[in-house]
Amino acid sequence: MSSAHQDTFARDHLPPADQQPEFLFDLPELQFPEQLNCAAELLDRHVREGRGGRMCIRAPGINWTYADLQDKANRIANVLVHDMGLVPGNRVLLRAPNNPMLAACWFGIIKAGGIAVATMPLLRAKELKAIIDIGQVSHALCDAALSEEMELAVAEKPVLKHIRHFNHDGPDGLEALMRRASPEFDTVATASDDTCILGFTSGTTGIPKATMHYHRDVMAICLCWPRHVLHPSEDDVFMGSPPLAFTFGLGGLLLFPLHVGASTVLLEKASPPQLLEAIQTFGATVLFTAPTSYRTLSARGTELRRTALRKCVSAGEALPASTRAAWKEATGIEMIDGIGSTEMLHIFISHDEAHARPGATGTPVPGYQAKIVDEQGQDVPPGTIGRLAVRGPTGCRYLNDERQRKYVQNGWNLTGDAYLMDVDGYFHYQARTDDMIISSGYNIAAPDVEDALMQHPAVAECAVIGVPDHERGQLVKAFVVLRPGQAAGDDMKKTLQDFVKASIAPYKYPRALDFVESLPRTQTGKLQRFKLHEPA
Ligand code: 3UK
Repeated sequence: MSSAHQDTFARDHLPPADQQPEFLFDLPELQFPEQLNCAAELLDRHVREGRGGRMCIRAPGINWTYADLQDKANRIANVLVHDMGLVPGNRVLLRAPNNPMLAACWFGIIKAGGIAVATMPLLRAKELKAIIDIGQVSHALCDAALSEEMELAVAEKPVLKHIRHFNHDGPDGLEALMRRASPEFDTVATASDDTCILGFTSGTTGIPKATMHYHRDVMAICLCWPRHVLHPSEDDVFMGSPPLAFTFGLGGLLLFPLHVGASTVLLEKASPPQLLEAIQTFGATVLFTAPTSYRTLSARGTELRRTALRKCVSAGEALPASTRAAWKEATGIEMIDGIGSTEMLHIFISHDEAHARPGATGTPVPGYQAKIVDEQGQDVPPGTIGRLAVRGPTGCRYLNDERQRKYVQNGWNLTGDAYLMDVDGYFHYQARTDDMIISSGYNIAAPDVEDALMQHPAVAECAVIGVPDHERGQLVKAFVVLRPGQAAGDDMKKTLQDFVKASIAPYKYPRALDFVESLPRTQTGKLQRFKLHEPA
């Protein structure tokens, strides 16, 4: 046993071996040693190899080199071990908006052999308590600006014994302890299969699930999608909106830039106008955000064309062909779409700029395999809609959760998405399996209708669901947010219905259509279609 974990909670709660997916390590770069700490690879290596003076993390008013980040992370690791009693394997909750101290804390935990449990900044005490329970979290590092809900949670959860606040100048704050701590720390020699992250699913419904990821999983995602699809260089400047608590953000805004020795800009607030300003100020070259954010930003093409931006990555939700086209038209940049999940840790189907196909997510990322299966788990021929199944170097391991049997079947990960593969091997997203609408015997994918509606210039955003209907089984219903200055009403409704009928198969048009002010979304930007089923 090469595990460095003295606290064996994670290992004790892994899904049984026969419920885990099959893992593939065919690529030569995916041969991992028995001892591996991802922080040694992503951070220490650069300093050791003489790149300590290179720019690493930036934020308004902050510029840290690789050596600066290592200094902070080492001090935090020492505080965790010597002042807070951390032993390898303990879970440490992180709570902060995207900022440099959050990144330093993440590396401090990983270096000390702890397990990072990053949480969404907007979570309230109730949700934090559920996470503390599920992960049996003993330690927490929290941004002072977000202490209120944290304190409420801690007061009711005695298992969480050790908490410190940062971005806070008091004598009891993390920074005060860091000043007294040594800047030297020997990164703990964890096993490549020691858990280092608990990733909570953004879950549109139900009780949250914790996914478990190893040190080798972190390295695997750095070695697959970025190297084979994104092709970043050490001179790139990464930026984006997803929180580091969302693995899309953790990879795109922290792990991937550091892996190649590039720099990253962490923004506490990253709405479209704030992103635009930061792209200009910091000279961002690689952008990670969600389709809706690209859609809004595409109105600022003139300004964007004058920036250094060169690569734009969309994930989290299906990228409508109309949004891809609008972005290309506005900025001249072909977007890179990719589907990932918290369970798989990061993106597993994607494409580079040269292989973009409107309406398709792409092909399996090297290192991964994907296929389409029917309800019984049998492979279906190209062109048939079915369930997406994937496997690769990363995969689903829920912490002590029966839902493991649902996500992993016959060694494959079932993401819950309906897809079809075309004859060229490109995967085309249809809907979440629950969002396929069956109306008068026709299968209708909600995103298909949404994309058609969004082609209309009056439409800012929209969402489509199936509502029960006694004649047709289900009826296609659209919720439309109009652009400023557009008038809602029966005329507009008729216009939009006719517009859809003229652009896709007429049976898909929304027979019901409501105008709304905004659409319900999760903190990761995903549309919550289930909320539209509830009476207003
Ligand atoms: C949906 C997409 C179509 C799909 C994520 C990149 O979104 C991420 O993780 P989550 O666990 O959700 C996973 C589900 O989201 N989805 C994500 N990307 C796409 N659907 N096209 C896409 N490009 O339903 C998937 O099953 O929140 C994304 C990297 C890391 C991630 N965790």
